[in-house]
Amino acid sequence: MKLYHAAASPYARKTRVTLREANISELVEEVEVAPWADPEGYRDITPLGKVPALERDDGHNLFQSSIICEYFASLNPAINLYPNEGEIRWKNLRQIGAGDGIMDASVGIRVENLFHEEPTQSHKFIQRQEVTVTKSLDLLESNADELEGPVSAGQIAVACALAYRDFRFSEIEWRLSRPKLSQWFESFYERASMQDTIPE
Ligand SMILES: N[C@@H](CCC(=O)N[C@@H](CS)C(=O)NCC(=O)O)C(=O)O
Repeated sequence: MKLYHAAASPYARKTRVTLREANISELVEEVEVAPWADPEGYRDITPLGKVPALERDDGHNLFQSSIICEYFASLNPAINLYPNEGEIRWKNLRQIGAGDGIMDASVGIRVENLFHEEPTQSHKFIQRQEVTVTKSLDLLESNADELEGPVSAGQIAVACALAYRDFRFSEIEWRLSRPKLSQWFESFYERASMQDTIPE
């Protein structure tokens, strides 16, 4: 199988961290692509033209990071990245929702900054995404104790979203008013899966 990724993409990083945490790296070749350059043939691998995309040996490729993460987890069920018991299941999925939501809002701002210059840049759109990020970070801080415990898909999504904030928006300090989330992140960031996927 081939996992197409870009080092800077938080969605792609989520799949690469999941690959390592599921301990199945030997099954997958990681291939770097630049999606915005529209590499020839890439739309045959994924109709979305985005990273990440997983090219499977049977031709039934997968796209959308959350689906690829779930697929990787399914290849090694002994590592329970998607806990299924009672409320823990929903806590995990809520963390994925918050992490993905922070990525969507942050990447949306980045795209707006890259593709639109003044005066066509939509300040209203950017402000709205910033509220999404702030509110999601506040929710994670309030529920920071739920991030403790064995490694999960929810933790991975949150960690990759926070790392993307640091990577692209380091001027916006998120830690000061969120000490518990910050402490949890410092510890999770030490994991080999995170260290191994730091963008240049
Ligand atoms: N919902 C998608 C989002 C993926 C995404 O937006 N990736 C960006 C890079 S961070 C991309 O490839 N953009 C190229 C494009 O939008 O055409 C996922 O979870 O995989």
